[in-house]
Amino acid sequence: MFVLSEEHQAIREAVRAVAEAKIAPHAADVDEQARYPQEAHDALVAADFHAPHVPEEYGGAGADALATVLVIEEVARVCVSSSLIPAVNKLGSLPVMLGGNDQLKKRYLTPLAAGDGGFSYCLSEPDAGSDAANQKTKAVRDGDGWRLNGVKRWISNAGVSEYYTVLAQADPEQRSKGITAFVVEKSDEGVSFGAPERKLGIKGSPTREVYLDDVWVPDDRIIGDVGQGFAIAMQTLDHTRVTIAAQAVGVAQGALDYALGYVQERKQFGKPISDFQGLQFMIADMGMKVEAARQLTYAAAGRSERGDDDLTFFGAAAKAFASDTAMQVTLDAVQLLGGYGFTRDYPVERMMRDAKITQIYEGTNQVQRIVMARQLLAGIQSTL
Ligand code: COS
Repeated sequence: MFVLSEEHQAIREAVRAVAEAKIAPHAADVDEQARYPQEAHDALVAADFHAPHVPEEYGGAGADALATVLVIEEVARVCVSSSLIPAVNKLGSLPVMLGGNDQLKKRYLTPLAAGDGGFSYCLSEPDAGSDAANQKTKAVRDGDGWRLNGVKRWISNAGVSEYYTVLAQADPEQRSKGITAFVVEKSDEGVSFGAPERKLGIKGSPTREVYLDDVWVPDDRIIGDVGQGFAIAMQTLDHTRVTIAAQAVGVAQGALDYALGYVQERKQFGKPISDFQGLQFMIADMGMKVEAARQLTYAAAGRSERGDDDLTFFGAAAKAFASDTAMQVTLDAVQLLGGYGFTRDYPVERMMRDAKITQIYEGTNQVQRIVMARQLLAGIQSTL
């Protein structure tokens, strides 16, 4: 009980081997140059870890939600920017998996699984951040399809991805019930991208605006039905908030591992600083919090896989708890390294900067608390 299966343990070991050999050596340079982690991309595609959640019937690895969490956690342990590759591919394509028909799934999941094109998720807009239903991007009927016009903001891997799930308002009077999800391709006429944002962290993952200028999308690229887009977008986030929790657990573990090695080597007052009880208490708290965050994240992954009624609560809880943990643990790792922790010669300051986004994206931790409170007040009980 409460242990990973042998298969899941084997996946963790396999991902860790790839991450340490092929991804970790480039993490500092990727951050320093704010460049796309091409080495990680190539290694993840070669090992079939770039979009592990895609079912086998579409040529994917068929990883369950927990296995996908393990992939993302282990990559984030060495490089959070690189962990956005499997995470964003799941976020972008999950609407198709949840709401698309067989034809749409085959058409878009197959190239994703083959490594022939990533998938981004276009929900946020300049005026639709936490208030995601306030979509200003318009979808207007035109022949056998729809004309899309609008601006999407904060889109991870924009410009790199070939495919985009785009939420747009098809019937403004209906508010959330008018929102519709479409698959847009990078090569569609009228699609363009803004300049890369200059960010505090996850500098290797390009974040850009996506401009939709009279983009025509045929009916067969609607995900689900007209008006179902908001529900599909929210269901998607229920599942993928668990993957953000996985990033958070991974980066926290990476910072803890580095700090553990450092405090046993660094000597002050004639002995390793790990001999001092004040630091031992810090280390103990870090380890305790990382493990609690991990357990909650894996419990949420189980709910994601089964589609349990309490997934909405668990996804929000895991994301909020694990990201707050990652922020605290990475800050403490910088503290344990003292002046060295404050320099770019050591990885913990990068980890601290990268951890911050996990408290913000896929819904701020304030929004997670709204989501959790609503679930509790609605009487949704834990399935355990
Ligand atoms: N699953 C299925 N349907 C859902 C849902 C979910 N998890 N959450 C909401 N819906 C449905 C609701 O049931 C409601 O439909 P009904 O009117 O038929 O009941 C509809 O969607 C509107 O929901 P609600 O009234 O709760 O919407 P709000 O405008 O109050 O927004 C929050 C709710 C704030 C929780 C939502 O906008 C949100 O999650 N915001 C953050 C968005 C985010 O994470 N952005 C990051 C972008 S990705 S990097």
